[in-house]
Amino acid sequence: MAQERAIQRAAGRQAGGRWRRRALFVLAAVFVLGLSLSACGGGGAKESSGSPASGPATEGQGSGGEAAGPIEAKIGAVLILSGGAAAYGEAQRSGLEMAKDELNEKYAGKLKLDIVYEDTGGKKESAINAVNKLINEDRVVAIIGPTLSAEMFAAGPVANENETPIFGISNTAEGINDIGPYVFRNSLPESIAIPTAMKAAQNRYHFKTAALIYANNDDFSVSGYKTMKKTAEELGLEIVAEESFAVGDVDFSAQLTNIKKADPDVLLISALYKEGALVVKKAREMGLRARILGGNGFNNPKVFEIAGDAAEGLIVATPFSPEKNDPKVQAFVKAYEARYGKKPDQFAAQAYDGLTIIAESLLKAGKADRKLLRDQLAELKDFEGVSGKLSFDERRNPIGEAVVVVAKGGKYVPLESVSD
Ligand code: 1QQ
Repeated sequence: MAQERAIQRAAGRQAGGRWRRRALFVLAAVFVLGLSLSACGGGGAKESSGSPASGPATEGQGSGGEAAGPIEAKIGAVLILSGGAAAYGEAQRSGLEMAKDELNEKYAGKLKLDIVYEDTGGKKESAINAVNKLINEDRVVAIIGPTLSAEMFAAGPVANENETPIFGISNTAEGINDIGPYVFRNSLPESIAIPTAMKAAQNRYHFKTAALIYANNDDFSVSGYKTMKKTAEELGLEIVAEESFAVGDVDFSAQLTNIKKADPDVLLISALYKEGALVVKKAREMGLRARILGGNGFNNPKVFEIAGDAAEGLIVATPFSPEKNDPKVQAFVKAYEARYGKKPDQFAAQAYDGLTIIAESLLKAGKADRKLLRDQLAELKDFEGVSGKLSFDERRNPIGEAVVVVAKGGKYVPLESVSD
Protein backbone atom coordinates (compact mmCIF):
# COMPACT_ATOMS: atom_id res chain seq x y z
CA MET A 1 0.00 0.00 0.00
CA ALA A 2 2.71 2.36 1.16
CA GLN A 3 4.58 1.55 -1.97
CA GLU A 4 1.49 2.20 -4.11
CA ARG A 5 0.94 5.65 -2.46
CA ALA A 6 4.62 6.48 -3.01
CA ILE A 7 4.22 5.61 -6.69
CA GLN A 8 1.02 7.71 -6.93
CA ARG A 9 2.75 10.71 -5.29
CA ALA A 10 5.66 10.38 -7.66
CA ALA A 11 3.23 10.20 -10.61
CA GLY A 12 1.38 13.25 -9.24
CA ARG A 13 4.61 15.23 -9.00
CA GLN A 14 5.48 14.27 -12.54
CA ALA A 15 2.03 15.28 -13.78
CA GLY A 16 2.30 18.52 -11.81
CA GLY A 17 5.68 19.17 -13.43
CA ARG A 18 4.18 18.63 -16.87
CA TRP A 19 1.31 21.04 -16.16
CA ARG A 20 3.70 23.67 -14.84
CA ARG A 21 5.84 23.36 -17.95
CA ARG A 22 2.72 23.60 -20.15
CA ALA A 23 1.49 26.66 -18.27
CA LEU A 24 4.91 28.31 -18.62
CA PHE A 25 4.92 27.52 -22.36
CA VAL A 26 1.44 29.01 -22.84
CA LEU A 27 2.45 32.14 -20.92
CA ALA A 28 5.53 32.55 -23.10
CA ALA A 29 3.47 32.08 -26.28
CA VAL A 30 0.92 34.67 -25.16
CA PHE A 31 3.74 37.08 -24.41
CA VAL A 32 5.36 36.63 -27.84
CA LEU A 33 1.99 36.94 -29.60
CA GLY A 34 1.23 40.10 -27.65
CA LEU A 35 4.54 41.60 -28.70
CA SER A 36 4.00 40.88 -32.38
CA LEU A 37 0.42 42.13 -32.26
CA SER A 38 1.45 45.43 -30.75
CA ALA A 39 4.15 45.75 -33.41
CA CYS A 40 1.51 45.83 -36.15
CA GLY A 41 -1.30 47.21 -34.04
CA GLY A 42 -1.58 50.37 -36.18
CA GLY A 43 -2.38 48.36 -39.27
CA GLY A 44 -4.97 46.31 -37.44
CA ALA A 45 -6.68 49.33 -35.98
CA LYS A 46 -6.64 51.05 -39.33
CA GLU A 47 -8.24 48.13 -41.14
CA SER A 48 -11.06 47.75 -38.65
CA SER A 49 -11.80 51.47 -38.74
CA GLY A 50 -13.08 51.05 -42.27
CA SER A 51 -10.65 53.60 -43.59
CA PRO A 52 -8.73 52.97 -46.81
CA ALA A 53 -6.88 49.71 -46.99
CA SER A 54 -3.22 49.80 -46.31
CA GLY A 55 -0.83 47.27 -44.92
CA PRO A 56 1.11 47.89 -41.73
CA ALA A 57 4.17 48.81 -43.76
CA THR A 58 2.37 51.83 -45.17
CA GLU A 59 2.13 53.48 -41.79
CA GLY A 60 4.09 56.68 -41.74
CA GLN A 61 4.32 56.90 -45.52
CA GLY A 62 4.25 60.37 -46.85
CA SER A 63 4.94 61.90 -43.43
CA GLY A 64 8.43 62.79 -44.57
CA GLY A 65 9.65 61.60 -41.19
CA GLU A 66 11.25 58.33 -40.25
CA ALA A 67 11.96 55.87 -43.03
CA ALA A 68 9.18 53.36 -43.49
CA GLY A 69 9.17 50.28 -45.69
CA PRO A 70 7.83 50.31 -49.21
CA ILE A 71 4.20 51.18 -49.89
CA GLU A 72 2.52 47.79 -49.85
CA ALA A 73 -0.45 47.92 -52.17
CA LYS A 74 -2.89 45.10 -52.69
CA ILE A 75 -4.83 45.58 -55.92
CA GLY A 76 -7.89 43.56 -56.95
CA ALA A 77 -8.34 42.45 -60.57
CA VAL A 78 -11.84 41.43 -61.63
CA LEU A 79 -11.51 39.71 -64.99
CA ILE A 80 -13.25 37.25 -67.29
CA LEU A 81 -10.98 34.25 -66.99
CA SER A 82 -13.50 31.60 -68.03
CA GLY A 83 -16.39 31.24 -70.48
CA GLY A 84 -17.08 32.65 -73.94
CA ALA A 85 -15.12 35.89 -73.53
CA ALA A 86 -12.17 34.53 -71.51
CA ALA A 87 -9.55 35.55 -74.09
CA TYR A 88 -10.04 39.20 -73.05
CA GLY A 89 -9.32 38.40 -69.39
CA GLU A 90 -6.39 36.15 -70.19
CA ALA A 91 -4.70 38.91 -72.18
CA GLN A 92 -5.46 41.34 -69.35
CA ARG A 93 -3.96 39.06 -66.71
CA SER A 94 -0.81 38.63 -68.82
CA GLY A 95 -0.46 42.40 -69.16
CA LEU A 96 -1.02 42.92 -65.42
CA GLU A 97 1.46 40.24 -64.36
CA MET A 98 4.14 41.65 -66.59
CA ALA A 99 3.54 45.19 -65.37
CA LYS A 100 3.52 44.02 -61.73
CA ASP A 101 6.90 42.30 -62.02
CA GLU A 102 8.47 45.20 -63.88
CA LEU A 103 7.08 47.82 -61.48
CA ASN A 104 8.09 45.87 -58.36
CA GLU A 105 11.60 45.70 -59.75
CA LYS A 106 11.71 49.32 -60.90
CA TYR A 107 10.37 50.68 -57.60
CA ALA A 108 12.01 48.12 -55.28
CA GLY A 109 12.14 49.52 -51.74
CA LYS A 110 9.47 52.12 -52.56
CA LEU A 111 6.48 50.13 -53.77
CA LYS A 112 5.37 46.53 -53.51
CA LEU A 113 2.35 45.58 -55.61
CA ASP A 114 0.32 42.47 -55.04
CA ILE A 115 -2.66 41.48 -57.23
CA VAL A 116 -5.66 39.43 -56.10
CA TYR A 117 -7.47 37.97 -59.13
CA GLU A 118 -11.19 37.23 -59.29
CA ASP A 119 -12.86 35.48 -62.24
CA THR A 120 -16.35 36.64 -63.18
CA GLY A 121 -16.99 34.40 -66.18
CA GLY A 122 -18.56 37.54 -67.65
CA LYS A 123 -21.44 37.51 -65.14
CA LYS A 124 -22.65 40.68 -63.47
CA GLU A 125 -23.49 38.99 -60.13
CA SER A 126 -20.01 37.47 -59.98
CA ALA A 127 -18.50 40.89 -60.64
CA ILE A 128 -20.54 42.40 -57.77
CA ASN A 129 -19.52 39.58 -55.40
CA ALA A 130 -15.89 39.89 -56.41
CA VAL A 131 -15.84 43.64 -55.81
CA ASN A 132 -17.48 43.22 -52.38
CA LYS A 133 -14.96 40.55 -51.41
CA LEU A 134 -11.97 42.58 -52.57
CA ILE A 135 -13.12 45.68 -50.71
CA ASN A 136 -14.20 44.09 -47.44
CA GLU A 137 -12.12 40.95 -47.08
CA ASP A 138 -8.93 41.56 -49.05
CA ARG A 139 -9.09 45.29 -48.26
CA VAL A 140 -7.51 46.23 -51.58
CA VAL A 141 -6.54 49.85 -52.22
CA ALA A 142 -7.99 49.77 -55.76
CA ILE A 143 -9.71 47.46 -58.21
CA ILE A 144 -8.79 46.93 -61.86
CA GLY A 145 -11.63 45.83 -64.15
CA PRO A 146 -14.19 44.38 -64.47
CA THR A 147 -13.61 43.37 -68.09
CA LEU A 148 -17.04 44.13 -69.56
CA SER A 149 -18.90 47.44 -69.47
CA ALA A 150 -21.99 45.47 -68.39
CA GLU A 151 -20.06 44.21 -65.35
CA MET A 152 -18.77 47.70 -64.57
CA PHE A 153 -22.30 49.13 -64.65
CA ALA A 154 -23.27 46.45 -62.12
CA ALA A 155 -20.19 46.42 -59.84
CA GLY A 156 -18.83 49.96 -60.27
CA PRO A 157 -21.48 51.49 -57.98
CA VAL A 158 -20.43 49.11 -55.17
CA ALA A 159 -16.82 50.32 -55.36
CA ASN A 160 -17.92 53.93 -55.70
CA GLU A 161 -20.17 53.74 -52.61
CA ASN A 162 -17.29 52.17 -50.68
CA GLU A 163 -14.95 54.95 -51.84
CA THR A 164 -12.59 52.49 -53.49
CA PRO A 165 -11.04 53.47 -56.84
CA ILE A 166 -12.17 51.13 -59.62
CA PHE A 167 -10.22 51.35 -62.85
CA GLY A 168 -11.63 49.95 -66.10
CA ILE A 169 -9.02 48.75 -68.57
CA SER A 170 -11.49 47.62 -71.25
CA ASN A 171 -14.82 49.38 -70.65
CA THR A 172 -15.71 51.32 -73.75
CA ALA A 173 -19.47 51.96 -73.42
CA GLU A 174 -20.91 55.43 -72.97
CA GLY A 175 -21.65 56.48 -69.39
CA ILE A 176 -19.05 54.41 -67.48
CA ASN A 177 -17.62 57.42 -65.64
CA ASP A 178 -21.08 58.70 -64.74
CA ILE A 179 -21.22 55.88 -62.16
CA GLY A 180 -19.28 58.13 -59.79
CA PRO A 181 -16.06 59.90 -58.81
CA TYR A 182 -14.19 56.70 -57.86
CA VAL A 183 -14.66 55.23 -61.36
CA PHE A 184 -11.86 55.58 -63.93
CA ARG A 185 -10.90 53.93 -67.20
CA ASN A 186 -8.00 54.09 -69.60
CA SER A 187 -9.87 52.23 -72.36
CA LEU A 188 -10.75 54.47 -75.26
CA PRO A 189 -14.55 54.89 -75.44
CA GLU A 190 -16.31 53.56 -78.53
CA SER A 191 -17.74 57.04 -79.01
CA ILE A 192 -14.19 58.04 -80.10
CA ALA A 193 -12.96 54.79 -81.70
CA ILE A 194 -16.00 53.92 -83.86
CA PRO A 195 -16.40 57.31 -85.60
CA THR A 196 -12.64 57.33 -86.26
CA ALA A 197 -12.87 53.94 -88.00
CA MET A 198 -16.08 54.75 -89.87
CA LYS A 199 -14.77 58.07 -91.18
CA ALA A 200 -11.50 56.54 -92.36
CA ALA A 201 -13.37 53.73 -94.12
CA GLN A 202 -15.89 56.15 -95.63
CA ASN A 203 -13.11 58.36 -97.03
CA ARG A 204 -11.62 55.37 -98.72
CA TYR A 205 -14.61 53.31 -99.87
CA HIS A 206 -17.44 55.87 -100.28
CA PHE A 207 -20.28 53.72 -98.92
CA LYS A 208 -23.87 54.66 -99.69
CA THR A 209 -25.73 52.06 -97.63
CA ALA A 210 -25.12 50.35 -94.29
CA ALA A 211 -26.56 47.46 -92.28
CA LEU A 212 -26.14 46.93 -88.53
CA ILE A 213 -26.07 43.86 -86.31
CA TYR A 214 -25.38 43.78 -82.56
CA ALA A 215 -25.77 41.86 -79.30
CA ASN A 216 -28.87 43.28 -77.67
CA ASN A 217 -28.17 42.02 -74.13
CA ASP A 218 -24.70 43.47 -73.59
CA ASP A 219 -24.17 47.12 -72.61
CA PHE A 220 -20.96 47.55 -74.61
CA SER A 221 -22.55 46.09 -77.77
CA VAL A 222 -25.71 48.18 -77.44
CA SER A 223 -23.69 51.35 -76.81
CA GLY A 224 -21.44 50.61 -79.81
CA TYR A 225 -24.48 49.96 -82.00
CA LYS A 226 -25.96 53.35 -81.08
CA THR A 227 -22.68 55.09 -81.91
CA MET A 228 -22.46 53.21 -85.23
CA LYS A 229 -26.01 54.16 -86.19
CA LYS A 230 -25.56 57.82 -85.26
CA THR A 231 -22.25 58.02 -87.15
CA ALA A 232 -23.73 56.30 -90.22
CA GLU A 233 -26.50 58.88 -90.25
CA GLU A 234 -24.02 61.73 -89.85
CA LEU A 235 -22.03 60.35 -92.78
CA GLY A 236 -25.21 60.36 -94.89
CA LEU A 237 -25.49 56.57 -95.21
CA GLU A 238 -28.83 54.96 -95.79
CA ILE A 239 -29.52 52.21 -93.21
CA VAL A 240 -30.96 49.30 -95.14
CA ALA A 241 -31.11 46.61 -92.42
CA GLU A 242 -30.84 46.31 -88.64
CA GLU A 243 -30.60 43.00 -86.80
CA SER A 244 -29.70 41.78 -83.30
CA PHE A 245 -28.91 38.61 -81.34
CA ALA A 246 -28.01 37.59 -77.78
CA VAL A 247 -24.58 36.89 -76.28
CA GLY A 248 -24.09 33.12 -76.47
CA ASP A 249 -25.99 32.67 -79.76
CA VAL A 250 -24.25 30.61 -82.42
CA ASP A 251 -26.69 30.68 -85.32
CA PHE A 252 -27.04 33.97 -87.17
CA SER A 253 -28.51 32.69 -90.46
CA ALA A 254 -31.92 34.36 -90.08
CA GLN A 255 -30.43 37.81 -89.40
CA LEU A 256 -27.81 37.48 -92.12
CA THR A 257 -30.40 36.33 -94.66
CA ASN A 258 -32.23 39.63 -94.10
CA ILE A 259 -28.99 41.60 -94.30
CA LYS A 260 -27.94 39.85 -97.50
CA LYS A 261 -31.29 40.68 -99.10
CA ALA A 262 -30.71 44.37 -98.28
CA ASP A 263 -27.23 44.15 -99.92
CA PRO A 264 -25.47 46.93 -97.92
CA ASP A 265 -22.11 48.48 -98.89
CA VAL A 266 -20.91 48.11 -95.29
CA LEU A 267 -21.95 45.82 -92.44
CA LEU A 268 -21.40 47.33 -88.98
CA ILE A 269 -21.05 44.76 -86.16
CA SER A 270 -21.12 45.58 -82.46
CA ALA A 271 -20.35 42.39 -80.54
CA LEU A 272 -17.89 40.51 -78.33
CA TYR A 273 -15.24 38.50 -80.20
CA LYS A 274 -16.90 35.09 -80.23
CA GLU A 275 -20.30 36.07 -81.59
CA GLY A 276 -18.74 38.82 -83.73
CA ALA A 277 -16.30 36.42 -85.42
CA LEU A 278 -19.07 33.87 -86.00
CA VAL A 279 -21.19 36.56 -87.69
CA VAL A 280 -18.26 37.50 -89.95
CA LYS A 281 -17.66 33.86 -90.83
CA LYS A 282 -21.31 33.15 -91.63
CA ALA A 283 -21.71 36.39 -93.60
CA ARG A 284 -18.86 35.40 -95.91
CA GLU A 285 -20.13 31.83 -96.19
CA MET A 286 -23.46 33.24 -97.34
CA GLY A 287 -21.67 35.39 -99.92
CA LEU A 288 -22.25 38.85 -98.43
CA ARG A 289 -20.25 41.31 -100.53
CA ALA A 290 -20.23 44.22 -98.03
CA ARG A 291 -17.11 45.54 -96.32
CA ILE A 292 -17.28 44.73 -92.62
CA LEU A 293 -16.44 47.11 -89.78
CA GLY A 294 -16.47 46.11 -86.13
CA GLY A 295 -16.07 47.66 -82.68
CA ASN A 296 -13.71 47.06 -79.79
CA GLY A 297 -14.86 43.46 -79.31
CA PHE A 298 -12.83 42.48 -82.40
CA ASN A 299 -9.50 43.62 -80.94
CA ASN A 300 -8.42 40.13 -79.95
CA PRO A 301 -6.59 37.47 -82.00
CA LYS A 302 -9.37 34.94 -81.29
CA VAL A 303 -11.22 36.64 -84.15
CA PHE A 304 -8.74 35.11 -86.60
CA GLU A 305 -8.97 31.71 -84.93
CA ILE A 306 -12.76 31.65 -85.16
CA ALA A 307 -13.42 33.45 -88.46
CA GLY A 308 -10.33 32.23 -90.33
CA ASP A 309 -10.01 33.68 -93.84
CA ALA A 310 -13.42 35.30 -93.52
CA ALA A 311 -11.79 37.92 -91.26
CA GLU A 312 -9.77 39.27 -94.20
CA GLY A 313 -10.57 42.94 -94.75
CA LEU A 314 -12.32 43.48 -91.40
CA ILE A 315 -11.88 47.11 -90.27
CA VAL A 316 -11.52 48.06 -86.58
CA ALA A 317 -10.22 50.98 -84.52
CA THR A 318 -7.83 50.47 -81.60
CA PRO A 319 -5.59 52.69 -79.49
CA PHE A 320 -2.87 50.00 -79.61
CA SER A 321 -1.03 48.29 -82.43
CA PRO A 322 1.94 45.95 -81.80
CA GLU A 323 3.27 47.14 -85.16
CA LYS A 324 3.53 50.76 -84.02
CA ASN A 325 6.89 52.31 -84.78
CA ASP A 326 7.55 53.63 -81.27
CA PRO A 327 10.50 52.41 -79.14
CA LYS A 328 8.32 52.14 -76.02
CA VAL A 329 5.76 49.99 -77.83
CA GLN A 330 8.43 47.83 -79.44
CA ALA A 331 10.19 47.24 -76.09
CA PHE A 332 6.85 46.18 -74.59
CA VAL A 333 6.05 43.87 -77.52
CA LYS A 334 9.50 42.28 -77.32
CA ALA A 335 9.33 41.66 -73.56
CA TYR A 336 5.76 40.33 -73.84
CA GLU A 337 6.66 37.98 -76.67
CA ALA A 338 9.67 36.69 -74.75
CA ARG A 339 7.49 36.02 -71.71
CA TYR A 340 4.33 34.63 -73.32
CA GLY A 341 5.39 33.51 -76.79
CA LYS A 342 2.88 35.76 -78.59
CA LYS A 343 2.30 39.39 -79.40
CA PRO A 344 0.25 41.47 -76.96
CA ASP A 345 -3.18 42.65 -78.04
CA GLN A 346 -4.89 45.87 -77.03
CA PHE A 347 -6.35 44.26 -73.88
CA ALA A 348 -2.90 43.27 -72.62
CA ALA A 349 -1.54 46.72 -73.43
CA GLN A 350 -4.33 48.59 -71.64
CA ALA A 351 -3.96 46.31 -68.61
CA TYR A 352 -0.21 46.97 -68.56
CA ASP A 353 -0.78 50.72 -68.75
CA GLY A 354 -3.58 50.58 -66.17
CA LEU A 355 -1.41 49.04 -63.47
CA THR A 356 1.44 51.41 -64.31
CA ILE A 357 -0.89 54.40 -63.87
CA ILE A 358 -2.07 53.07 -60.50
CA ALA A 359 1.51 52.40 -59.35
CA GLU A 360 2.69 55.88 -60.27
CA SER A 361 -0.36 57.45 -58.66
CA LEU A 362 0.30 55.46 -55.46
CA LEU A 363 3.87 56.75 -55.37
CA LYS A 364 2.54 60.30 -55.71
CA ALA A 365 -0.07 59.61 -53.01
CA GLY A 366 2.75 58.48 -50.69
CA LYS A 367 0.74 55.65 -49.17
CA ALA A 368 -1.76 52.96 -50.01
CA ASP A 369 -4.82 55.05 -49.28
CA ARG A 370 -7.98 54.80 -51.36
CA LYS A 371 -8.95 58.45 -51.25
CA LEU A 372 -5.43 59.79 -51.83
CA LEU A 373 -5.10 57.39 -54.75
CA ARG A 374 -8.41 58.55 -56.22
CA ASP A 375 -7.28 62.18 -56.03
CA GLN A 376 -3.98 61.35 -57.74
CA LEU A 377 -5.71 59.38 -60.49
CA ALA A 378 -8.03 62.32 -61.17
CA GLU A 379 -4.94 64.49 -61.73
CA LEU A 380 -3.47 62.19 -64.41
CA LYS A 381 -2.19 64.10 -67.40
CA ASP A 382 -0.15 63.20 -70.46
CA PHE A 383 0.67 59.68 -69.32
CA GLU A 384 2.81 58.07 -72.01
CA GLY A 385 1.75 54.46 -72.15
CA VAL A 386 2.16 51.62 -74.60
CA SER A 387 -1.47 52.12 -75.61
CA GLY A 388 -0.89 55.79 -76.35
CA LYS A 389 -0.85 59.09 -74.54
CA LEU A 390 -3.52 59.47 -71.90
CA SER A 391 -5.19 62.30 -70.04
CA PHE A 392 -8.65 62.40 -68.49
CA ASP A 393 -11.32 64.95 -69.26
CA GLU A 394 -13.25 66.59 -66.41
CA ARG A 395 -15.43 63.47 -66.14
CA ARG A 396 -12.37 61.19 -65.96
CA ASN A 397 -12.99 59.92 -69.50
CA PRO A 398 -9.83 59.13 -71.46
CA ILE A 399 -8.80 61.54 -74.15
CA GLY A 400 -6.83 59.57 -76.69
CA GLU A 401 -6.50 58.63 -80.31
CA ALA A 402 -7.38 55.49 -82.20
CA VAL A 403 -5.55 53.94 -85.11
CA VAL A 404 -7.67 52.31 -87.78
CA VAL A 405 -6.55 48.80 -88.63
CA VAL A 406 -7.62 46.18 -91.16
CA ALA A 407 -7.27 42.38 -91.04
CA LYS A 408 -4.65 41.14 -93.50
CA GLY A 409 -3.22 37.63 -93.53
CA GLY A 410 -4.26 36.76 -89.99
CA LYS A 411 -3.35 40.00 -88.23
CA TYR A 412 -4.35 43.64 -88.07
CA VAL A 413 -2.30 46.19 -90.04
CA PRO A 414 -2.86 49.95 -90.35
CA LEU A 415 -5.60 50.72 -92.88
CA GLU A 416 -3.36 53.30 -94.53
CA SER A 417 -0.74 50.62 -95.23
CA VAL A 418 -3.00 48.62 -97.55
CA SER A 419 -3.93 49.57 -101.08
CA ASP A 420 -7.29 47.88 -101.73
C1 1QQ B 1 -16.74 46.57 -73.13
C2 1QQ B 1 -15.81 46.20 -74.21
C3 1QQ B 1 -15.57 44.78 -74.43
C4 1QQ B 1 -15.20 44.44 -75.82
C5 1QQ B 1 -14.48 44.50 -73.45
C6 1QQ B 1 -13.94 43.21 -73.35
O1 1QQ B 1 -15.23 47.06 -74.84
O2 1QQ B 1 -17.44 45.71 -72.55
O3 1QQ B 1 -16.80 47.77 -72.85
